[in-house]
Amino acid sequence: MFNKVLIANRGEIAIRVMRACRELGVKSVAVYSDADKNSLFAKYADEAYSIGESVPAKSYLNIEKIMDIAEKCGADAIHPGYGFLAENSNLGKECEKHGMKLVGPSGSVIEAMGDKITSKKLMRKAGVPVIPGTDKGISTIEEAVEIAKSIGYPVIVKASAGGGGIGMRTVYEEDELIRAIESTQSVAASAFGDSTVFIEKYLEEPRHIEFQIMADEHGNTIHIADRECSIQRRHQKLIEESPSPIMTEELRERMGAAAVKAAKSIDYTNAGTVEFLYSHGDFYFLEMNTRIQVEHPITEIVTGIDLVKEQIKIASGKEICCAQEDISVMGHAIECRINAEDPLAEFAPNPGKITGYRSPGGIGVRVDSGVYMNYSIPTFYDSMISKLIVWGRTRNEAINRMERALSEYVILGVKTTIPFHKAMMRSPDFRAGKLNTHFVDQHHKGIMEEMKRVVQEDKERVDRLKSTFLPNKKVAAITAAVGNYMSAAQSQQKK
Ligand code: MV4
Repeated sequence: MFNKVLIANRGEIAIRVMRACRELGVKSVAVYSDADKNSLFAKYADEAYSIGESVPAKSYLNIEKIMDIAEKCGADAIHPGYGFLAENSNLGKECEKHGMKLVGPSGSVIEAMGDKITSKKLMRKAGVPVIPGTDKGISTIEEAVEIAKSIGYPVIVKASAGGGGIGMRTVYEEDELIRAIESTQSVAASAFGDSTVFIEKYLEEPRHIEFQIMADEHGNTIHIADRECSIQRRHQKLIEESPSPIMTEELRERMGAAAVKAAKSIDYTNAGTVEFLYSHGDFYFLEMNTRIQVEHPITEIVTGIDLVKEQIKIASGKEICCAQEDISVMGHAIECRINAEDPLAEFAPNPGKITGYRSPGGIGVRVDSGVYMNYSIPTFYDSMISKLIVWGRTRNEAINRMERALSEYVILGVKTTIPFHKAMMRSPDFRAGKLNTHFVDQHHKGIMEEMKRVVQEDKERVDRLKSTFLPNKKVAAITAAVGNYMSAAQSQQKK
C-alpha cells in the first residue's frame, strides 16, 4: 500500500478521498489555491501546500506545480478526483515520467474515451450496442444526406471531441442538415480545436442509465450496479438514484455484461463509468467516463463497497475486493446535489458566505460536503455546496426520507437548490419513476409553482431556527426583550 497520496482536487471530493486514505492508513496531502486557504479540505489533510492563484489554470490545472509538490513531499500517488485534471491524459504521462502512480486508468485509455468517434468505434467492434449512425467523421454534405436518409430523421450531429452537451445539434428534416453540420463544426473547432463531427439517430426521450465498473491490474473486471441520472438541467445532473426505477435483475445482468465487455475490450483499469441511453426497451453505449464520478456515493450506499478505497487499493497493485457474484444491491439510494444557485432564477450561481449551517442526520442519511458555518463559497469554482444522499429499503422510503432530510437542512446566507429538490420529491411523475433526460424541462411550470409554495412554507421554519445561529448573548438579549414585551402587554391587558 502507498505511504502518502496527494489529492489534486478541492472541496468535497478532496475530503472524500482523504477519508478513504485515513481508513487505509495512508497519509493525505492537500494542495490548495489562494481562494481555498480557509477550506475544510486543506485543514483535513495530514499535510497541505499552497499551489498558487485562484484561477484553476494557475493552481488545480498546473501539472508541473502539482508534480513538483508530490515529489518534494514524498507522495507515492496522485488522486485527481473528478473535474480539473481527472480526464487529462497529460497528467498520466507526467506521472509515468516521474515514477508517480496515478489513481485512475492509463493515459491512452483516457485519450481514446475522450474522443467520441474513437470510443464508439471501439465499442461497436467489441460487440457493445451503439446508437445507429456513423463512427467516422463526416467529410461531405452529400455523404451526410445519405447517412441521415438511411437512419431516418430525427438525427443528431455531434462533435467527436464534444462533451457536456457542447457541440450537438438535432435535425428533424433534410433542409436543416447542412446548417446543423456547419454550425456544429464551427462550435467544435473553436471549443475543442477539432471540427470532426458525426451523425446518429436522435433518441427523443431517452433515460440516462450508467454502470459503475471497476477493474484491477490482474485482469479482474466487474460492474458495481447501475445509476439513473436522467434528472439534469443543461447537462448538469441534479438528482441521481440507484438502482434505476426501471431496473430488473435481468436488465442489470444484460447491461452490466455490456459494461464489463466495454471495459475489458480496452484493458480498462481502476474505476470507470459506462453511460448508456435507454429507449423503448433498448440500450446503447453513449460515453465512458474515466474517473470517479460525483454521484459515486449512491452506488456505495446500495452495495456497501467503498469505491474510493478500492480505487486506491487497485492503483497500489492489489486485487479487487470482490467477484461479480459477491456484488448485490440492497434497497434504494438517492442523491440530491445542493448547489449555491437560485432555482427560482434559472439556477443562477449564488456564491457568498454561509451564515447559518446545519446538516441533516438520522437513519439512512449521508452528507458529503466541504463547507462549514461562516465559510465563503469562492466564485472561481463550481457551485456545489454538498451532496445529500439517503438510503431506504424501497424507492418510496428513500423519497420520503429525502423529503425529511431536506426539511432538516438549513443553509443561510446563500440561495440553494434545496427548494428544487423539495419540489421534485413531491412530483407525482418523479414518484412514479416516469423519468427521461427532458424531465426538468417538461415539468418546468409545475416545478416552479411547487418551489414557490416550498419557499413560502420554509420562511416560517427558518425564522424559528435562526435563533439557534445567533451567539448566546444575542439570544439572551432577544429572549429578555421578548419577555419584557410580553409582561408589558399582559399588564396592559389587565388594565
Ligand atoms: C444523444 C441524445 C439523444 N440521441 N444522442 C447529451 C450529452 C452528450 N454527451 C450526449 N447527449 C445526448 N446524446 C442521441 N443519439 C440525447 C442526449 C442528451 C442527454 C444525454 C444524457 C443525459 C442528459 C441528456 C440531456 C439532453 C440530451
